[in-house]
Amino acid sequence: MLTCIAMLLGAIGAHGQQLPQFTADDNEGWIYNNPNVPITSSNIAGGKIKLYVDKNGLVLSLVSPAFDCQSIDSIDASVIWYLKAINDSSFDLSKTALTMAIDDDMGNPVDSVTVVPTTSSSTLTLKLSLPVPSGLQTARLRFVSWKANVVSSGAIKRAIITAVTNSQPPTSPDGDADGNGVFNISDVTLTIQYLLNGSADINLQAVDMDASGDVNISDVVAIIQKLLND
Ligand SMILES: [Ca+2]
Ligand SMILES: [Ca+2]
Repeated sequence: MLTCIAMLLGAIGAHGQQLPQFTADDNEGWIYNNPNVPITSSNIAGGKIKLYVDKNGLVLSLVSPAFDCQSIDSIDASVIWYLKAINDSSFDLSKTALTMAIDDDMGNPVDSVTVVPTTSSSTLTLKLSLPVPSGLQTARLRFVSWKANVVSSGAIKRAIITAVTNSQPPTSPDGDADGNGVFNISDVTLTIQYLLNGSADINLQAVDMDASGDVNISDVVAIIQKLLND
């Protein structure tokens, strides 16, 4: 029962989880990947934080504070991206991209998604989404703005980051052991067989009548009672 309550509280917590947000005014905990370049008012001038990959391959990317991602299934980000060089003759839209990466708390890359804009505009709002691998406890997000031309690049004005949890309700324990949509004596028989030799192929969630997380004799008693009462 305590486990059940703890799981329930965990699920509720996940829905309300706040992830790091980035704006020019509120960027606490965000850092550049290069520790020698601090995020100061000078490089977020005009409400934009400068990011670049220069012609020598030097990358200046933006890294979020670490956050707990255990109960998150995926992360959605809506990023307002400013492309400085849009009117430059050397600007090449096809060589322009924004990457959102998820790193573990040691800074090792885990996964990433890259979006190449299809419309030419100096200010673009891009939607990026990444799954969170199960088992990953703590994560950081990293944004990389790939070269808009050979010398300049983009800037991020704002990143709105949302945690997505698959809030599908668990199967209610309706006793339908074989999952055929009908509860009858076959489901009781199957459950007893499962308990006796573990061999029956049953929907365990459906017959865990007391939602204890396992199927035992009290569930069989409950399922028999359900059959008698239905
Ligand atoms: Ca059934
Ligand atoms: Ca049970």
